[in-house]
Amino acid sequence: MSKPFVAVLMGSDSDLPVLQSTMDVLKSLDIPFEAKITSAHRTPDVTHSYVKDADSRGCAAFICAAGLAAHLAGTVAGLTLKPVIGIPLDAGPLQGMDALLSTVQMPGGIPVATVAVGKAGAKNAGYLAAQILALSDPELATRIKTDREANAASVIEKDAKLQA
Ligand code: RP5
Repeated sequence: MSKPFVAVLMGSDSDLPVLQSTMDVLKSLDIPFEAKITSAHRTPDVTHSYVKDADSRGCAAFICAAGLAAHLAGTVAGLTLKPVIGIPLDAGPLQGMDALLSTVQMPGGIPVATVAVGKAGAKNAGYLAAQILALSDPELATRIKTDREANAASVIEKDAKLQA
């Protein structure tokens, strides 16, 4: 069986700049991932076949980002039993509130772990996927711990500069 990987899906190439934060986190933690542009609305058949195929190839978690009527994460969640993390994006006049509600308000039995709108959410989606994979990968768990410690050290260092 191939190594578990994370699938990073986005509804449009216009989502790519925000999703870069997700991919940076996955890269920094040495987690294999695939990135794909596919839309619940514009390419429903491609979305369906990709999810089924990725599932069968060892995808351990799906990260799905979309803006406006953001149905990508919910659609994917309906097609797999793997964890699905949804990132709502600010892509229109409602500044992501539309995408937030579309992503988070799933019917019972089909969960989407929804993170914050935009860049912080994109980053956290990477960390959340990492933490899911780390449940069965102690070396990855150690890398996440080291990353947390570095994060804390950076805050302490910034405060020390402020106090100097
Ligand atoms: C969504 O519509 C995409 O995820 C994107 O956030 C938004 C706008 O897409 P484009 O019109 O920029 O392709 O499906």
